[in-house]
Amino acid sequence: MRGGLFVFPATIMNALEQLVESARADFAAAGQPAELENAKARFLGKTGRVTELLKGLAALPPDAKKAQGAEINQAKQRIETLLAERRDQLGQAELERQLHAEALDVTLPGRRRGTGGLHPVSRTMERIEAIFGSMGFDVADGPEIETDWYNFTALNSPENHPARSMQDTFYVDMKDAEGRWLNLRTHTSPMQVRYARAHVARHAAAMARGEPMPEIRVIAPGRTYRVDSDATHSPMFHQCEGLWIGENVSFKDLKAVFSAFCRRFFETDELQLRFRPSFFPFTEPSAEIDIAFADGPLKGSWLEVSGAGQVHPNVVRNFGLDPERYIGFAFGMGPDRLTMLRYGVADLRLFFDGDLRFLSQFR
Ligand code: 2NL
Repeated sequence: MRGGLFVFPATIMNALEQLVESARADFAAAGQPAELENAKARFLGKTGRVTELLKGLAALPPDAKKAQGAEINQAKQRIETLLAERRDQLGQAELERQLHAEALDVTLPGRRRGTGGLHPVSRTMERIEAIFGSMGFDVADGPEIETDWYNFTALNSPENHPARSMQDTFYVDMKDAEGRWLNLRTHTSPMQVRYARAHVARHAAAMARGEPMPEIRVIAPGRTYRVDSDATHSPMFHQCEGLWIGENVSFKDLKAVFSAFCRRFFETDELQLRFRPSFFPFTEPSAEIDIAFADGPLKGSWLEVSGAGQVHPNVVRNFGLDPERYIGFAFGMGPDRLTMLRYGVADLRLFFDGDLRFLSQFR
């Protein structure tokens, strides 16, 4: 062409140059792939400007057709190259955008799975169960809604005892088979009565053959309820009772078992135990058990940790046993109070508010 026989008119060269430049500008202006495809159609489509130029060749004489055709095709190729470059650019930009949108900041601190923990009172319960478990005590668990017989009558509580009043006990709006209101258990003793009676029933056949009953050794930990609420009383509180019945179980066994428990629970041998005379309907004689530490912040003062006593003959009879043959002791303690003592917590209500700032300290 250039340098060929046919000399191309400068105006046409200029027009092709402008066409390529106008394609470059249109492609650059297209910010989206769809816009770019529209721009492509304006130049290279069926009725696009390049296509129209090529169609126009038909009217030219052969030499001019050849020369102009080559020039137009060259321009067309340049436009196609510009199109491909712009496509690449837009594709790259789209990739960058996606990578940015899905970016992970690997330097951010991780989101840890929060670790839970046992409630301090649950920790105390588990310690109590483990210690008594190691001394051969079974752990019994049962209903928190009780019948009048299991909660009061079986435990030798007189009909007119204040504990039976609406002021002291939560009643449930439902009656048992005897027509007596059900109540929320005021202690876990009813569970021990249930356990003892089941134990007696299980060994009834052997006992009828004259074999001695295997000893009853059980603790009953759990939730209990009384109408009472202040800094040292909660309407729901915990109790753990213990019961040991056999043919020759005495107060000295109670003293041995309970002092072994206290030494292990409070993790010290420097501990004194004191039994103070007391009264409970279900034991006779009865005592309060106090302890005193020889060291630490509570050093020297007597702290009441449990009530206890020799199981009353009427209660032994309600187990289904002959009180002339079977005898033993029972005790009842408050795990909430033991937890306060062990961790130095001053207000019982902190245990039941569910405030994680308090509870997470025990994790
Ligand atoms: C207290 C007093 C006590 C018992 C609970 C008991 C259970 C049965 C038979 C006889 Cl099945 N007694 N339990 C005995 C004496 C005291 O608890 O003030 N606890 C916090």
